[in-house]
Amino acid sequence: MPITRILIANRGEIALRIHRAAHEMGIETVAVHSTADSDAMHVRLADHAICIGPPPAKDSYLNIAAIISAAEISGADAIHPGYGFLSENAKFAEIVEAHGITWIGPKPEHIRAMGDKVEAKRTAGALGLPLVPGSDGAIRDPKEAAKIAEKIGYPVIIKAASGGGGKGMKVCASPDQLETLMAQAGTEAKANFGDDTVYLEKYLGDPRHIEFQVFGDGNGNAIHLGERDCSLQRRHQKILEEAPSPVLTPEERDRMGGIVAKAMADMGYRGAGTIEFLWENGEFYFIEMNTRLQVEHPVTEAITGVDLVREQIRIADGKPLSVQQHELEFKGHAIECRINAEDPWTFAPSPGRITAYHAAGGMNVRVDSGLYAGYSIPPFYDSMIAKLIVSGRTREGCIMRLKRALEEMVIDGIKTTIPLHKTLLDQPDILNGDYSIKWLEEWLDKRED
Ligand code: MV4
Repeated sequence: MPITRILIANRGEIALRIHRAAHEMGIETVAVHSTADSDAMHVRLADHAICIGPPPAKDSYLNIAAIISAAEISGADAIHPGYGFLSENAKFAEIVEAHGITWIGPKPEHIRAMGDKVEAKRTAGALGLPLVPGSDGAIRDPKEAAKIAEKIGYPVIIKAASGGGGKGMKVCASPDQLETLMAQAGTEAKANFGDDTVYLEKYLGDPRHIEFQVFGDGNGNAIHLGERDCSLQRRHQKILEEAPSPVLTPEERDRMGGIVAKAMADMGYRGAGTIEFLWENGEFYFIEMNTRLQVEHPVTEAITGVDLVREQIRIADGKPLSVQQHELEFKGHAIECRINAEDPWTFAPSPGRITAYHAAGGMNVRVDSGLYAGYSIPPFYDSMIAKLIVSGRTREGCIMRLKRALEEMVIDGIKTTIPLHKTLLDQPDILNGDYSIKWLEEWLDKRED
């Protein structure tokens, strides 16, 4: 039976994004929300709204029983998890499906496999993706680790198998530190994820973060939608993303895109996914796969014209991919600025009441946000309050338009990262596309003194 009513198990701009795609497909929406989000835009726009708990996410947006109950009570026949929260929780996906509700996401076994970084690497290697040289799976024994490190050469990096956001990562420059750092990584991993499994990789000193967007139909057909360059990060939080990457040629894109699409087809992947690579000196090295829609998906939409949320819903509904690889064209350039409710230089959170709001407009300007004048940003959740996505035929034109759009944005009453974005777009390295994953933190450090 086709999907007629989607429960959106998320909040903020992504809940609104999902609502919009659903309504454009003639599908009703059910918003679930905490008591802190009763006035949120997506709650106002949804066809039905159900309060599922108090402000802390663990009692509301992560409360599986409350969300399943809300789906049953509202008659939702599908659940879209957005990003974050329960989006990569294999158990939740299984529970949703066990209740006869359509899960708008990848097969639970694929979510589970990619959630374990060791398993993800093994799977990626078996599918022919290029890996960072390192241990073949988990390492227990420091002697074994020393042998591998000797072979691949120092520096090496020790990572947690259940890691994420850089937690439990240790860079090791020489053999005498290896045992200590391994123990530390294990302890940190245990404390953060309840699992002390670690693995070892060659440490790449100055890479870029380039990720490929993929889609599978779950029946052995898959496409790639090009890459995004997400190298501008601070403490593992992306600040600005662009597509295409300033460093890839169309030939390299087609080659690597072909490899990832074939890998997804071979594994029978279903829905949206992102294959993350580190890129250094012209070489790609797989690091992780995300089995969800990502924050930065609009830059891909801007250069391909494909509505990724619509595509997710279609696939969950058993329909084929709406485009074939040969029909896809990568057109022009797109950049997304993440606008956070934070001090632009200290990054201290700045929740509070929006006294005036005006979204930028004009040609090829998109603002994804649930903000409105009078809205109060609650202090309990992620600080990202808006995404400004701009596109153009050339990267240069796109940057000029982005500067213009940033000038138009008005978000009064709180501090935002808009001034940071304006300053970034005046930096020669950014204008030249000459930046790695280290650039932003080094630049911020330099500005301080
Ligand atoms: C690395 C690396 C260098 N060499 N692996 C950070 C979190 C996790 N997603 C993987 N991460 C890294 N893995 C090797 N072998 C450097 C990082 C890294 C990073 C990666 C992508 C984007 C920003 C980053 C910031 C610091 C470190």
